[in-house]
Amino acid sequence: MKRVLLVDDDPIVNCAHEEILQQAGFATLAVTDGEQALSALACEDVDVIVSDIQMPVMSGLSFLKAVRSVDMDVPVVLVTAEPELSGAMDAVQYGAFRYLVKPIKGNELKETIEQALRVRMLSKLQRETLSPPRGDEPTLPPLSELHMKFQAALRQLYIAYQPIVKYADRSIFSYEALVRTKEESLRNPVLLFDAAKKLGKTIEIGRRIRQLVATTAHAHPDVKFFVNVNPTELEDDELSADSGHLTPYSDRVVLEITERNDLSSVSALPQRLRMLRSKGFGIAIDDLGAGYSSLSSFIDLEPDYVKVDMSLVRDVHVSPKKRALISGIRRVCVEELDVTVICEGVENESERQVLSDEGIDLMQGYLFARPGDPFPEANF
Ligand code: G
Ligand code: MN
Repeated sequence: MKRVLLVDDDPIVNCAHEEILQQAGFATLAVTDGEQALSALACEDVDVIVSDIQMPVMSGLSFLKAVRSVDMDVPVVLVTAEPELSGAMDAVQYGAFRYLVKPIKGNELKETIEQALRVRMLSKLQRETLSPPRGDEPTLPPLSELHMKFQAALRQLYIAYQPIVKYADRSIFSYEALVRTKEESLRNPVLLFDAAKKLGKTIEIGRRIRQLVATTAHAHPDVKFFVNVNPTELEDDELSADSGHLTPYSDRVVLEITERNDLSSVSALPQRLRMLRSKGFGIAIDDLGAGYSSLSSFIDLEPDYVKVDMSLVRDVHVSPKKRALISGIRRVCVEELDVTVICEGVENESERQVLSDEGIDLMQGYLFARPGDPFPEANF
């Protein structure tokens, strides 16, 4: 039986939630403050935590941080009586699975917990399936040359486009814009962005990329684009400004935000995404399942798409665990959250076949086309 830990300073609320959950077949454990909850966690197995945000002894957010320092996976559902409270907005940044507004309907609580359990199972499967990142990244040019090399890279910046295909009807759904430079020492985009960060030029390079994509979007009014944005670039108001490079094309631009980096450093992330959405942009979570990133934090970002990282796609035809993981991601995303799934990095027909069998139709990868400039055709 799955165990839910309930944390609320109001015993009446705890009682009501216990009743709902026990009827739904869960075991429950109720405490009235964060400190008691932490002691309980130290000696009991708990599958999901439901915690109030406003509590006198220890706030829900401090409690959530403390939980995360001992357990990266256990899903925490935060509950608030005040939906506008900015703390609630920050909940997702500390890795809350979801936050719910009081009073919570019985079904809502039950379904949220069932969903949290499924995502928890996926996170566990992910940990067991993927080997840890290797850390053999290429290195930056020496600092003395970095500025010059970076300026050269900026001058020689261009965009390569890779099709995202809709396999069922053998059509091109969209193109992902991938930044490239002809400057040899910074050809690797990861290095290029590391250099930008070191030199304080992240905002500048982001704008330059969007300017290049905007020129192409202007020339090709029928094409949809997926554009990568670094989490730090989300803090650039140019992105959503009416005068922003991509704003005129927002209804056919999806912004990809990578799950690979730590999204908790971006201030007011949910509000920023909401703003971008209100301007017409689509939102995609990129690299889902890469490395050890958490599978549960993306849900409150309410993306339109998730892009499953190629580390899960690679050899999916011979790895039952990867297949189960992709299948689970698809179920949660498509059936429960109305989020469209795209699989990246499809390299061969065997991988493609398994993904099709799993009901995934949007794919991207060398099997169909390498990134190119101008738009490459796709091979089917
Ligand atoms: O992080 P993001 O998904 O935006 O990065 C995509 C990167 O993966 C690009 O640099 C692109 O060139 C590369 N890529 C695209 N398709 C494939 C593929 O099928 N296999 C491999 N190994 N890399 C790919
Ligand atoms: Mn991407």
